[in-house]
Amino acid sequence: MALERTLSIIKPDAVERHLIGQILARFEQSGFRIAAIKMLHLTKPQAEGFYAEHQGKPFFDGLVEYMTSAPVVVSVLAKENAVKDYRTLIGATDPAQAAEGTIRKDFAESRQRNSVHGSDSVESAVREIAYFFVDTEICGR
Ligand code: RTP
Ligand code: MG
Repeated sequence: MALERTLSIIKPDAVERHLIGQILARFEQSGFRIAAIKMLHLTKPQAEGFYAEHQGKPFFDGLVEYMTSAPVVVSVLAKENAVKDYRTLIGATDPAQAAEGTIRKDFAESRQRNSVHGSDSVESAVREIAYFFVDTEICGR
């Protein structure tokens, strides 16, 4: 399996409930190395650009409003098979559908306020990492 990077966001609902530390600990306990990390309060254009693939969907405006409602913690996580393994760690989009022991099962409030984001493919990860970080901000291999 190849060493990969994926893009994680700890979303506003989790930041507001002081869950940053617990969620970062889950990442590290699950074998991910934090290669880059920053906290920021997304602007409307930043959130719209990040979720451009969902433009026009019924949940898009609410998603942008939510993602700009409080700060987020964006990180680059490195591990073998990181993209798929991270999606397994966070669980299904809707916490009601998420498997036991996943981050969304344990922390998410709703299908929208679901605590974390993860890249859905290696191609998305490359694009999403470049959306938030320049190469010199990413540490290690
Ligand atoms: P993400 O991109 O944030 O990792 O989540 P995902 O792949 O599991 O889900 P996606 O379909 O890409 O949706 C992006 C985010 O939009 C919000 N959402 N709300 N109200 C709704 O029906 C609905 N559907 C999606 C969620 O915050 C979801 O993570
Ligand atoms: Mg997605």
